Amino acid sequence: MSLQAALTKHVVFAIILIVIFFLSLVAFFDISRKYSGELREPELYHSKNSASYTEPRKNVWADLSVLETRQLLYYLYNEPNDLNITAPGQSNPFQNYVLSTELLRPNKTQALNYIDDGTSTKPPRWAHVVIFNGAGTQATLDEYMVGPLPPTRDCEIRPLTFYHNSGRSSSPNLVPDSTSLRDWPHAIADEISDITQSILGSVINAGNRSDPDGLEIGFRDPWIDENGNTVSTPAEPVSKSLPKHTYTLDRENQFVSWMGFEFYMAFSAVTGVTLYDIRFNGERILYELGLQEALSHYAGSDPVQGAAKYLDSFWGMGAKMFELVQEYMDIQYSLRSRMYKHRNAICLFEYTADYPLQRHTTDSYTSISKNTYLVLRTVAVVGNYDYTIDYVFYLDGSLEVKFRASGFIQGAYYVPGLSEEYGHRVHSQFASSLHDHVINFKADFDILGERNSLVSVEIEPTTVEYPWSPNEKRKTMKLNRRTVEKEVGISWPANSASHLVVVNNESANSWGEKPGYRIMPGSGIGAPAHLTFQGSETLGRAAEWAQKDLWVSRHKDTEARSSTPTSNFVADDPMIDFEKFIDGENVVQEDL
Ligand SMILES: *[C@@H]1O[C@H](CO)[C@@H](O)[C@H](O)[C@H]1NC(C)=O
Ligand SMILES: *[C@@H]1O[C@H](CO)[C@@H](O)[C@H](O)[C@H]1NC(C)=O
Ligand SMILES: *[C@@H]1O[C@H](CO)[C@@H](O)[C@H](O)[C@H]1NC(C)=O
Ligand SMILES: *[C@@H]1O[C@H](CO)[C@@H](O)[C@H](O)[C@H]1NC(C)=O
Ligand SMILES: [Cu+2]
Repeated sequence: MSLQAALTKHVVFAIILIVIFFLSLVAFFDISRKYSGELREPELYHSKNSASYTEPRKNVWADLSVLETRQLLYYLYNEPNDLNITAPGQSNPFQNYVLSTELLRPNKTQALNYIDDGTSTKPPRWAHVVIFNGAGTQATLDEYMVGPLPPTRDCEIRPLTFYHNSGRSSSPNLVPDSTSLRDWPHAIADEISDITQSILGSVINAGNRSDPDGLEIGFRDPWIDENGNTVSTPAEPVSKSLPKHTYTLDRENQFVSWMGFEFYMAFSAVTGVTLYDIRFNGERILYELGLQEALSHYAGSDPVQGAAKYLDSFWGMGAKMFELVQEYMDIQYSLRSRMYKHRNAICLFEYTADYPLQRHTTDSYTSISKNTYLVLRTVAVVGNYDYTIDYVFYLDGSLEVKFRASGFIQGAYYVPGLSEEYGHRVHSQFASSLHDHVINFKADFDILGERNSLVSVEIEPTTVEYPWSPNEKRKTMKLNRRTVEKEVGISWPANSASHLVVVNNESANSWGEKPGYRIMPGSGIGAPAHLTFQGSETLGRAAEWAQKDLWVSRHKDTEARSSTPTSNFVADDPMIDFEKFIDGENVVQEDL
């Protein structure tokens, strides 16, 4: 394994860290031809154009508009309710206020009734409201579903429990007061000023940052000199020879159509962009594809590195999305009763790979298909990391999710003999810290309908006596198709000796083959990792999904998401315990 491959799994190597994860969903539309190794006709890829684009229905997953948010906040602050909230601007950490509001996405059945059946009405709009509860003796974050919107006499405020399998709607808030959290270490610093003076020749002077010899105390993010800051490299301009804007973007509906692909986008301040109703050549292949959670879990010989874990949805993977170089769409969200807008945070562009989609040369002709693909890119800057998330659409119908992390190192004091076990020495007193990044995406497949099965097409070595070789057994390999029967976690098969394919078992074509999509780990620097820790005391049960590479489970409205930011402070007993999703249910011809 190359050093680069080892990087993805364990090792932070230098000051700038780049980790690339790939999860690719590769089209598998004709299994028999795939195995026979035939190439497809290149014309297939050129016959589509953006003119064959279906008029979209309304985007029922679009986040609350500015108007909807205003109406909702007006309702929360002015109509009588039990929330005991203080008006924005007047609140302090010992009162209650509206922390965040966003769309509570409609349940799948309701959404499908609308998008698949032209006659039904739009699903009602509901909001997910988080109340910062500081008035009680224990500070909590309380979650509610509020709707239908816009608020009328029928509008209700209900505790949000339906997708929390803990059954709770409230979680403790361990950091309710950021001012105290800042003052507290300074108070400790004051008490130990004689010690720092004696050892380091200076003191941590919280009140006076102009003292040139003063020590700084801070949390884990690195200090960056504001004048020597790094500038991101602009993306290469798309080649002039490319047809321009072959994709169609319906801004109002956040709907994209490109070369046979169609999808809707939905934004959340917690998880960023999720794609809905992804179709290829008119057929839905995925109902939903989106980030659920990003975990990084550290190891080291000191108490900070040895216990650090970050569940990044808590920091808001969406709210930390900032401007990209090739600008495109803005995002907006509501926090503490204010609307925030980040310009150009979603970028959509076509790009041409430096390799063809296919090529073949014979005596009489050469055929080459240009490999142009569509990228939907966002970047979330969470603490010391910049996470770049790409959804990539290829002309052959495959779809890839790429997750790249770069940023600044979280490291430890270099301790000779100890640091080597957890990383590399990168400076006189500084060593990198071993850690895993595990990222969870949800993909709700609907291959030719909602009833789907996951088939493991296993490639096995075997010995066969053929009629053309009597009395002599020959070594060969064969396919063995096995349907996954129960909800289960799966690790990427060794040597790629098994292909995991989502099919509808009732959709055989005239050859008896079932079209489907293969799920594979992608072609980046090594296969994406799952968590190396087992039974981490810091992480508790907050990210059980990180134990395996891939999970297959039945779709349920009550299991809408695998993680929630409010689990961060109750890791041992999280609001959502993913392991409870995997409870032995049948997954043959079910909505997966
Ligand atoms: C409502 O909040 C205020 C602080 O804003 C607090 O003093 C009061 O006790 C709270 N009332 C109830 C019923 O919790
Ligand atoms: C979605 O379904 C759940 C579970 O059946 C239900 O509790 C919830 O109210 C539904 N959500 C909406 C917005 O209707
Ligand atoms: C802050 O530190 C500077 C430099 O040591 C000193 O001149 C100044 O008096 C200090 N200010 C306060 C308020 O202590
Ligand atoms: C799929 O369908 C075939 C017949 O087409 C049947 O033999 C097989 O048992 C089915 N498998 C599952 C998992 O339903
Ligand atoms: Cu890292």
